[in-house]
Amino acid sequence: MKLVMAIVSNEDANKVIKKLINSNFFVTKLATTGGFLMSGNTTIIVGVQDDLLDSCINVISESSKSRTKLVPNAISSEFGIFSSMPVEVQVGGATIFVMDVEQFIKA
Ligand code: 2BA
Repeated sequence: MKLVMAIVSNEDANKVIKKLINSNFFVTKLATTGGFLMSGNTTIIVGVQDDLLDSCINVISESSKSRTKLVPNAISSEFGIFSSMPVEVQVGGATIFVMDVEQFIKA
């Protein structure tokens, strides 16, 4: 058995979890914070049988694909704050850790 820990953006979290549940995986959702940006993200943990590991990783990566998004941009100068062209930022993507599980007990 493996333990999959996937860190995804809050924006993608519900979609990833829905897809995992529909594929019969057992899921736990943790509210986490990225150490670099200090903004919220979601860590999803899934205990999976070895033969289902690839399928689990596929579901996560398919529903959290990295993409770009246009966000409003504001410039401040001595004349005040005004908006300019929106800027393109990267969102989404998943950071996935896979660990061996020594024991799995439901007591
Ligand atoms: P990502 O590499 O896609 O990482 C997204 C989030 O995944 C991270 O949020 C962190 O919560 C988690 N994560 C990634 N790699 C990890 C690891 N090896 N161990 C534990 N957790 C991990 P943030 O820390 O807020 O980072 C957001 C984004 O900022 C990162 O996106 C990366 O593009 C950049 N970044 C992070 N640390 C950096 C650093 N030391 N120098 C330069 N850029 C950094």
